[in-house]
Amino acid sequence: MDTGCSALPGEVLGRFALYGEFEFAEPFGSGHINHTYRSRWNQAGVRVRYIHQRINEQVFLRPNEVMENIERVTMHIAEKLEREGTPDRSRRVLSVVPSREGKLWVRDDEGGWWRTYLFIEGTHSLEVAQSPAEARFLGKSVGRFQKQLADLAEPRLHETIPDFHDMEKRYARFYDAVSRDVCNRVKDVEAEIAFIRENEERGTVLIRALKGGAIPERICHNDTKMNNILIDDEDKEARCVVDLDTVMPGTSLFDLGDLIRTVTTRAGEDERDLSKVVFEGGLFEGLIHGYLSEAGEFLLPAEKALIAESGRNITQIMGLRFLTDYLEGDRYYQTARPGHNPDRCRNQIALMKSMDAQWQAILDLSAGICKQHRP
Ligand code: ADP
Ligand code: GN1
Ligand code: MG
Repeated sequence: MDTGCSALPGEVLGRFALYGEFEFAEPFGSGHINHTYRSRWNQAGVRVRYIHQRINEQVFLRPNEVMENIERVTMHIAEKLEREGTPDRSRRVLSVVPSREGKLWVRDDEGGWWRTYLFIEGTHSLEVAQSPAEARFLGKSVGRFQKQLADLAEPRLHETIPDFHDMEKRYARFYDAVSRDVCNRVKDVEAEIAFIRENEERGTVLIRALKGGAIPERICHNDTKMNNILIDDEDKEARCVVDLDTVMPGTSLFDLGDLIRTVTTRAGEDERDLSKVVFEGGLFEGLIHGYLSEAGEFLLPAEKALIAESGRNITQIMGLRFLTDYLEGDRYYQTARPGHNPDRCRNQIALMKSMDAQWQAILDLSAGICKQHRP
């Protein structure tokens, strides 16, 4: 089969349990990690679409464990939705399409790992939030996702990327990248390096709280940036949380923090006009209300007390990671232009500064919202 898409081998598609006539395939989405395609098929007169992804093996060293986690998590949520009699279930949770041999993946001739999902129709993802109402839906969907997984049975999920949000280890790698300076790029980003250094102590607040037992370990998504949440085209509610590669143990605050990072400013993550990178209290308020409408019933006071800090913390870890990747030679994130990673880093630093400028107001807002969502 010729897919018309050079990087998506027809031989791979032919080995998934897909039926009907293949029509076409195209690259899809704006994720930074996997290679994503969408295909369309004619199944006896009905047009059906699928998502196909080549898993990034530089990032996920054990793709079989990623898929085992995803299978457990999606089955758990799907069974729960079925028990509750929720309608439209296959638009509310990802559905893995197995291979013709019943496996969760297909290996291509070069050993690459591929998976297929049902394409969730009638949805879109956002790069920036437009209104507090949108922010509320986004927050609610992640709170619900965490709640759905709170009773996932043993064994513990695989850690698909060990120490993913461990700021102490991220700092160690950053200092190593600075001292080795393999691409001779330190000179381009001295101000950013200085800012990241100055903020080290505060940056470790979440991970120390988790490691020290002040906040509990929970199953979380770990990558809840806004474009990993699908919004219904009709009613604009968040329908489905996708990109489940990093669902593993962590703290609920990693997810809330990543939402705060991406939802509370109308500037995209790589906006170069830093005057637009402004934290907005109204978006924060909508987001936290939505999140706590689901998560309020299980979050402990110690977790609630760190809500504001979580947003700053995850913004910081992203600034640190973009900067480290630049110093290491842009090897981790997909980039679209030279200097893309430092632009992203400067953007995250600008967002932290905007948060700092409104810090007391953010603390007051989150304390006030928590009072309204007592379990
Ligand atoms: P990456 O890990 O590279 O970010 P994602 O799994 O997030 O890859 O997929 C990229 C984008 O494709 C997502 O941001 C989302 O907008 C879209 N997407 C992913 N899976 C589906 C799906 N099953 N149905 C519809 N859109 C999807
Ligand atoms: C990556 O996969 P994607 O594009 O949704 C990254 C996240 C970062 C995000 C920054 C596995 O997310 O940790 O927050 O980019 N995912 C991984 O945009 O590293
Ligand atoms: Mg993604």
